[in-house]
Amino acid sequence: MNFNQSISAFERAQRSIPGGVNSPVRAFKSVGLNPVFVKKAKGTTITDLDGNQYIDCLASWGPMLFGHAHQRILSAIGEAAENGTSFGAPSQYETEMAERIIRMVPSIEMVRMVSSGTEATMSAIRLARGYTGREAFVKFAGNYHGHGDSFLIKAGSGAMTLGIPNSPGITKGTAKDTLMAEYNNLASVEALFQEKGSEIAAVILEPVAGNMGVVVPSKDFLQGLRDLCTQYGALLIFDEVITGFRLAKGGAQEYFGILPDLTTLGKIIGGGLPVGAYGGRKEIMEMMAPVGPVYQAGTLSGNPLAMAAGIAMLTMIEEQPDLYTEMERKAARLEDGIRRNLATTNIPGVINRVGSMMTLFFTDSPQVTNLEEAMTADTERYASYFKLSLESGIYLAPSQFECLFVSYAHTEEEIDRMIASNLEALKAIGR
Ligand code: KE4
Repeated sequence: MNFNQSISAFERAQRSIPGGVNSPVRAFKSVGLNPVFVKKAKGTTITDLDGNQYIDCLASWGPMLFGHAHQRILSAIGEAAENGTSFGAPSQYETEMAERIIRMVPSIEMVRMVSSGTEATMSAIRLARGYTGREAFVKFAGNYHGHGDSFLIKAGSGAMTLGIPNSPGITKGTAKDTLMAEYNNLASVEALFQEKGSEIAAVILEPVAGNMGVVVPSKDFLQGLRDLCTQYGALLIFDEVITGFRLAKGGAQEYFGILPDLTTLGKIIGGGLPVGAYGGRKEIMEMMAPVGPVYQAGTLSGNPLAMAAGIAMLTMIEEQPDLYTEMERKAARLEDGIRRNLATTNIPGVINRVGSMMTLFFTDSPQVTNLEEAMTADTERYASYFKLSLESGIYLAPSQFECLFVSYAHTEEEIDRMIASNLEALKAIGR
């Protein structure tokens, strides 16, 4: 493969954009490569500036449940754009979107739209503090909730990938209110509640972690958190920016049957346009201005184009009866193929998967159930694996600590191509 156009585009971009990217994890730094610059994407195919084509397993970090540039999404955006691109005034697009989210997500009775997952999680924590009158909150090492100040403590995703989980610029005053627990370790949360229970406004987590690679909650973990939050009067917040509408129509809370007090959403609900949302019980949400005293705002919140794309996406989800069974079937086929390949090549690895999100960890550890175990992964080996996969036309996450996403649009033939590519890459790195 020739990457000359991407290389020169990257050189040019670095002169005007920090690191040449508008989001650090896109820079391919942790896999030691120049990033490919995308020219276009359609369905499950990405085409870069040099004309190289890839089967996309990243789905723009999650939104592309039905593949890129789906005609229903494009038409919705085009029609909405004919009537204007932003009003700064209420429109019925927003109400339609809110009603769909409320209909589909079990715990949401009222919802506020914002423009990113970060805005959603920042607002949810502020709301939990306003509602409870408490200041501290609990997050889990390795979970990533966007780049809000209070979250960049032992954060996952790009912060972890680039080895800066505690970013400069976060004040001690902010950090003191972020209490850290260990994923899948209920005792670590109980200890915090026993010590500071009256100060804890919320517990926020990824109900299936995606940002330290996929880490699955143990059987009693989510229920245990639900019970602790109820017992101590703290709010349980499910950050479903990745899992929302991916694991089930009602996200992880439907998949596991656990109701949080607040839910944050993003990615899929925008159909690829900038959208986030947070929602929950009416009595909590009505703390938000202009009804209540907790302030949050946004010029482009509920933007008509983003709402039109999101409405089209949620409509497609509701209309597709085999959406989740088909994604489960295809993802299971991929997982089985990779497991066979690991055995054939005798390469140690752990695969964590829930539905259509999975991660292959290159580790000798028998399991990956928390950040400490995720960190045993051989990131050098992942970098080699990523490069070999890219050169064979498979576009994976450029980090060991992210997800591979199967979409409804992936065909059997593409799943088999991924399995074949995986085998060749494992054989090559195994040597
Ligand atoms: P955004 O602000 O990037 O829209 O959403 C932040 C966020 C919140 N919560 C979860 C569970 C998330 O996964 C994210 C963002 N995810 C990362 C990758 N896993 C986005 C990729 C990037 O940072 O460029």
